Amino acid sequence: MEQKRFYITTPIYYPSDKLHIGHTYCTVATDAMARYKRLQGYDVMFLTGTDEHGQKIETKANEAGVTPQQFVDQIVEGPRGVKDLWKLMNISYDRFIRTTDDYHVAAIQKIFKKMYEKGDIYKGTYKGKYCTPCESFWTESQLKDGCCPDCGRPVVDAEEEAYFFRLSKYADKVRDLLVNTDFLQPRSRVNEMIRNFIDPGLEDLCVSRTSFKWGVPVDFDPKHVVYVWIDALFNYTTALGFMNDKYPQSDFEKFWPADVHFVGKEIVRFHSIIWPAMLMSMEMPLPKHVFGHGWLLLDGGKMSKSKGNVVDPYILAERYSADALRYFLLRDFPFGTDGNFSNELLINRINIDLANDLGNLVSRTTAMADKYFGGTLPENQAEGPEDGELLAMAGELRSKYEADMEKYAFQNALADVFAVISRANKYIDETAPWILAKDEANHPRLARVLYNLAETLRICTVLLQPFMPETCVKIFTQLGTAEELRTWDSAEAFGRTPAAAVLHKGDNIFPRIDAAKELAELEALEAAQKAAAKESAAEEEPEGIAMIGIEDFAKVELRAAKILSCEKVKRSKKLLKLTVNDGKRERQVLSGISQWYAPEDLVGKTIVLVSNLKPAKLCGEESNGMILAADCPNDDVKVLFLDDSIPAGAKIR
Ligand code: ME8
Repeated sequence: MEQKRFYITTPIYYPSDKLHIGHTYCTVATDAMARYKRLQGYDVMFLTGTDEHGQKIETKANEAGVTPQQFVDQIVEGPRGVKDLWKLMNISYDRFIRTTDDYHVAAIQKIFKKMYEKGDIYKGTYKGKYCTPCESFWTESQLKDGCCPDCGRPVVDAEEEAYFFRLSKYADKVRDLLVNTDFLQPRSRVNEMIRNFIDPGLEDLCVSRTSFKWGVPVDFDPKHVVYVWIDALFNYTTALGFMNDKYPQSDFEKFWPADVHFVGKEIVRFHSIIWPAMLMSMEMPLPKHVFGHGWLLLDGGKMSKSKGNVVDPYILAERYSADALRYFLLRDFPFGTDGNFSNELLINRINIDLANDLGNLVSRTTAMADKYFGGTLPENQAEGPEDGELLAMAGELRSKYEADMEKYAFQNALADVFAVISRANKYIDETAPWILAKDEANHPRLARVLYNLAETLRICTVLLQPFMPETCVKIFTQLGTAEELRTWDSAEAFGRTPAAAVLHKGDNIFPRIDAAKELAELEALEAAQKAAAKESAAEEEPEGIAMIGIEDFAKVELRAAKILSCEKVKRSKKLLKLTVNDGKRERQVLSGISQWYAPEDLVGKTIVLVSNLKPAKLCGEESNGMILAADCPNDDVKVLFLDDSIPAGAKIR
């Protein structure tokens, strides 16, 4: 019979910064699934990688004074970079794709052209909101309080020539896919997609840009670069040799369509609407499933580099082991929903489940075998009334676990295994081996008790391999488990280990952690990291500022102006609407300072006005100019007030 196949992917992550615990979470889940399928005998393809193009990376590289390629190389291949992190976390990926790889770039150009020739990509005009300092286009819905979501500054209406993908053409087919199949999981995400995107009507999608360079050039119109999602999504196929020679075409035939894409909930839209539509356009089979997992939150909010509140997986894995971190991530947080990360939860989980329940069971079992029988159990063994429940639980564990794993319910699969481990610990108390040991006549019973413990542990360890691969090897060594008894098949039923088992007492597999001391140390470490990050950001700043000539400065017209009236903008939390006298006339100016000033603080004051700024519309109100303010420490903002003796209209230079 031909071997069954399984193809699973993580998102390809942006190497715009070091990856954090959220990226690690998704990758560990994918790894556990890949290892589970390999354990079951599947021929598995596990793909991960990095999504290396785009404006953000171009900007960051500029700020760092290196080329975008150098910038991403450092984050992906450099010390403590993406690949190092996956090595530390024992991620067993089969392929790692970088979207800057030549074979991928060439394939994306062919794919783009094919959709263009089919008429599914066409040239049009992209209209959007443009943030000049960030050089970024935004849609109305992406704006925050009418301003750039990245920097908070005002945006202006702008247009550029762009290519569009006819997403609207596939709306009905995509709706059918979402509603009438189990393509997108968990099911709750389907309702979100239909309500938020399909019902309001799918608009064609902008798929090229001319405002930045760091991307795959459209080969038949090279002033355009392919804008992110075609480049990013097709990685799942180019990494199998689709439209390129890097890998044999047979890989594509063998593994496509993917069994499942694991993705975070914020990119479910791209994977469940845009991705199937693009594949339909290319007349390719669709992936079998997309699973949108939840976020790890910190203090109830999403981790983000810009907030400086990310958790460094390196620190945690190096301190407590990759296995402990892997176990914690998949045991504590249900995969489909959000969960709150904390160091305290991590340490408690390690102490309770790993040190107490699992660690103690291993050390008690092997220590007793050593003490009472010199490590080798006698074949003469006697059953007892306490055995029934433990054997039944261990015997049916694999099928329960399998049902959970097939639903990607890692938390439940682990809970099943640990329920059996707890039961085994209770079995020790019930059978009291130390009392049995006192009377030679009870030795056959004692041998059986230890055998049952060892065999229960073996079955649990087989099933823990996808989660804690290194620890499982250590446990198997202590239990003396032969290779053929570490397999999926061998966990199907109780009693596969020969009666005369040979156990070896070893080191504690998970030493207990002093929680109070560790929490204090972790806090100090994280504070030091944050401070270092702040310092290096401050040091880098001057490099990021481009020098200008006096002629550039002369283009900016600064004038003194008097504030005549001021009120809040109704639809905005940030904006104030000011009427100012610029010396010649009255004009309306909007300013995002409502958090720091009440309207009455401003009336009558003399301020600096950028008077030749193009008019812009913010939250439905026109703004003709900008007033100057200073960013001060502790997120404070102070408007530059001038001496009132300076007349309105005076030129500032
Ligand atoms: O979106 N909790 O890349 P990205 C849980 N390049 N998971 C998290 C997380 C958190 N706090 N933060 C990140 C991109 N993730 C695109 C993807 S795919 C063709 C292109 C995980 O670097 C989660 O899986 O922003 C999320 O979807 C992914 O990292 C986003 O990584």
